[in-house]
Formats: sequence, C-alpha cells, structure tokens
Amino acid sequence: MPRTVLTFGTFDVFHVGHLRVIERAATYGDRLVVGVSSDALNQSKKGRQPVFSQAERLAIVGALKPVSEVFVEESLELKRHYIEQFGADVLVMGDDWEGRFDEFRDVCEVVYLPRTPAISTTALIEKISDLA
Ligand code: C2G
Repeated sequence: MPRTVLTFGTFDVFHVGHLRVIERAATYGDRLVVGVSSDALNQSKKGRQPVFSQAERLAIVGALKPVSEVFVEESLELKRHYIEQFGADVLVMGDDWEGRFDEFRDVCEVVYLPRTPAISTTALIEKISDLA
C-alpha cells in the first residue's frame, strides 16, 4: 500500500525554508498532499492578508516536484477530517507546532521537523520593505 503524507502551511512568499520542509515531508511516504491555508484562515490566524492569494499559493506549491496534490485548508479545526479524507498515514508539521497535533496519533503517525534557521516570510517582507 502506498503511504500518504499530509502537511499544512500558508507558504506565503515561498522561500527555501518552505521548500526544505516539503522535500523532507515527501521522504516519509510515496504521496505528499499539502493543505494550503485559505486567505480567510490566514486573516483570522495572523490578522493580515497574505502577499500572494490562495490561488497563487496553491499554484506554486502544486507545481513542486515532491507534491502530488494540494487543497485549501479552510480551518485549523479540520485536521482530523483532512487526515481521514486523504487517508494520511503520516502528518508532518514544522516544529513550531511541536506537540500541538499529538492527539492524531490514534489515526496516523505524527512527525515534527525542525525549521530551516534564519528565514521566514515575515523577515522577507521586512527586508523587501526596507529595500523599497
Ligand atoms: N518552515 C520551515 N522553516 C522556515 C519557515 C517555515 O521549516 N524557516 C515550515 C513551517 O514549519 C511549516 C511550513 O514551512 O511546516 C509552512 O510554514 P508557514 O507558511 O509559516 O505555515 P503556517 O502559517 O504555520 O501554517 O494548519 C497549520 C497551518 O496551515 C500552518
């Protein structure tokens, strides 16, 4: 049976930290499915609209070689539903979420990966603003 890996993120202003987590997530199975946060979820979670729209972020993440499928993550509360919907064997998250998804260990493996140091969307936005 092929193993399905599921991961989530906003992936706004796509950068190498995003790429690395996707590449590493893909090594845990045969098929990587990525939930990309909706614009509305981002607004409620971070209090701002992403730089790139959800359609653009889905197009970028969906075009990556390790990614088999993308979908819109509408709510943080729907993780169990998405795990079941996509038949995920493994849930992979960055370690900024360490411990937060342990409740799903009854239905799948849960793995937290270390973040790539010294890069973030927020830092990039600030750097680009300074250049302008
Ligand atoms: N990431 C990373 N290294 C960085 C920056 C981000 O490994 N330097 C990882 C995060 O840990 C996450 C993924 O890249 O696994 C996407 O990061 P974000 O877009 O910041 O995702 P977030 O807004 O935390 O959305 O349901 C959960 C949310 O959708 C997660």
